[in-house]
Order: sequence, then C-alpha cells, then structure tokens
Amino acid sequence: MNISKNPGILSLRNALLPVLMGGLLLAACNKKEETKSEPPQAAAPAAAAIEITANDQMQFSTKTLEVPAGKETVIIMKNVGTMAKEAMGHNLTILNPGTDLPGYATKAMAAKDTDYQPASEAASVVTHTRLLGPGESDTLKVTLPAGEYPYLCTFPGHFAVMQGVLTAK
Ligand SMILES: [Cu+2]
Repeated sequence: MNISKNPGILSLRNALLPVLMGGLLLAACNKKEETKSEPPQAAAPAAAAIEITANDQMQFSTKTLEVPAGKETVIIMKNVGTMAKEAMGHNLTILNPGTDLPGYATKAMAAKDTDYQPASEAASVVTHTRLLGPGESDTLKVTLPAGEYPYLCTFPGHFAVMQGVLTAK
C-alpha cells in the first residue's frame, strides 16, 4: 500500500512544481503586506509594562511597584477574583507623594457615586483605574518623576490591607 502510494505523491509533486514556484512568488508578495500590518501590534509591548492583580481575599499581588523615573510605563491592573463588583470591587489608585493615604481612603468611602474617588481630593491623585469587577482589567499609563507614590484600593474597607508604595527611580 505504501509503495504504491509514494510514487503517486512524487509525480503529483513534480506536476505541481511549476505551480509551487508561482506560489512562492505570490507568497513573497503576501509577506510584504503582512509585515506592513505588524508594526502597530509590535509597538504595544515595546513600552515597559508592569502588572498587579487583586483578589477575593482583598489583597493586591504586591505591596511594592517600581517604575523607571521619567519614562512612560504601562501598569495593568486586573481583578482576578470571582465575587460580585458590589461586594468585592477593586481599583488601583495612585496618590501623589506625601498624600495622607488613610485620609484619602476615608473620604473615598463616601464617594460611591464616583466609584469611590472623591472629587474634592482630585489634586492628590496621580491616576486611578476604574472600579473593576471579577475578571476585569484596566490599564494606566504613567510618566512619573522620581519619588514614592502611595497606592491603594478605595473600595470601602479595603485600604487597610490593599495599599502599597510605587517607587519611581
Ligand atoms: Cu479592593
């Protein structure tokens, strides 16, 4: 069975050879078009990116973050929990150096209508993600002067455990 099959394939191959050659030329043309559409995709991972997650145990994956000072850095925050957003929502809120973190968190508790970001304290905030439900993520882009930036989750009751320090250096 194998013996009779192989010659058949060989002769088929020979017959297809000119077609294949033509195909190679076409492939070469197609390749050019493919590389044209690639740069935008490749550009995204080129920027430095760091990741932090939050879970149903009311914890960030890390209490320290580090970014290069003065360079744009992407921070990806993901809620890896499964509990409902209303019960265990999380955000990543980065405050300016020297901000009173518990003070901010206390005011944030009362700001339910703005996803626990008090408008009166906006000057204290570098940036923040939106309030994330289970499986959701949000991306921040920061370019920070050297310094230590306190960060927290402002969902009521979370900041005591969910806080850390982002260092730009
Ligand atoms: Cu939280």
